[in-house]
Amino acid sequence: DFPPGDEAYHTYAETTDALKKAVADHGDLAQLSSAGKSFEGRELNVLKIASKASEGKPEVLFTCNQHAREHLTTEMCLHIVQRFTDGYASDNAIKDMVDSHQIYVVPNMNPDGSEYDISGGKYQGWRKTRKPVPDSTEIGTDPNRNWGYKWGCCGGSSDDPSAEDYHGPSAFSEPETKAVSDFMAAHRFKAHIDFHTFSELVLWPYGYTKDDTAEGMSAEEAKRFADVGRQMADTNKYTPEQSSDLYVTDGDVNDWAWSKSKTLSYTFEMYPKDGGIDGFYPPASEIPEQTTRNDAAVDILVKQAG
Ligand code: 0X9
Ligand code: ZN
Repeated sequence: DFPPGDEAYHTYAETTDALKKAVADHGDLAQLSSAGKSFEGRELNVLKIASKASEGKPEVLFTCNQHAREHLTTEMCLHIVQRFTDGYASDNAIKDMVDSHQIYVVPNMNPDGSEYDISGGKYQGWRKTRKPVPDSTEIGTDPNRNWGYKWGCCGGSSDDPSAEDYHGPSAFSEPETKAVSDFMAAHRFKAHIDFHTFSELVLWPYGYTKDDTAEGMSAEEAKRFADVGRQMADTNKYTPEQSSDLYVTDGDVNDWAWSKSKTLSYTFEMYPKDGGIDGFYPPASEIPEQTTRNDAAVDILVKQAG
């Protein structure tokens, strides 16, 4: 469980309960399914928000908690669920967005890791998955180096199982990235945000190269990523940049989502702006402000889906 004082953060079980409650309260808008199971057998919950009018409309995706210790992101996904379901009846702007899109939310991409991170009632500083690495005594792969586009290509990940950015024995070696990527491939997501912490950044692909344009990314497409990224960053006061300007990564989710499906796919690095390991563990009192802070950016992203 979360340490004393941080009980407002949702454990995996509490997150699942919150999703079930959204369905119970808004059966006409919210639908719970699973993209598959984690290594330890937890369901990778998917909450779909759509009205009767949404049928056939553009699909949008929000994913959270790819990295175990980035618990504020799970709260971000729950906040999105709450806002688009509870807000539907009373807020016309919300109703319009839901009626003209199909919104999907995955609050826990790495539930084994996040449960391990809070095991023993104290924070473990865990980032990766929890699957033992074959032929090694190490546990866990960095899921955000395990996606199947340019996997391990460019020095943006490690082949050392003990490294925090270990890319796994092969692309999609982790059941979590495999399941979520299969789920994504079965849809046509026009736009996507993968929430992380921390540094207050809006990041766009490619991550594997510092070049602005590359195979599958024209100058026009790169400009759209930058334009929309800057628009969103204007609202939450994050810093916008191409992800490789921060540092090069290969095998991250955005590169895969863009190259596979031309999904307008961003990474948000949430609060705080700087810190050490404590930056991953802001007090629960920050949750309302730091999730609401992204409302306008989320709306821009949804509207970009068309
Ligand atoms: O390294 C990551 O996976 C992300 N940062 S985090 O501190 N949450 O681990 C950033 C990934 C964005 N992509 C690139 N920087 N290329
Ligand atoms: Zn992260």
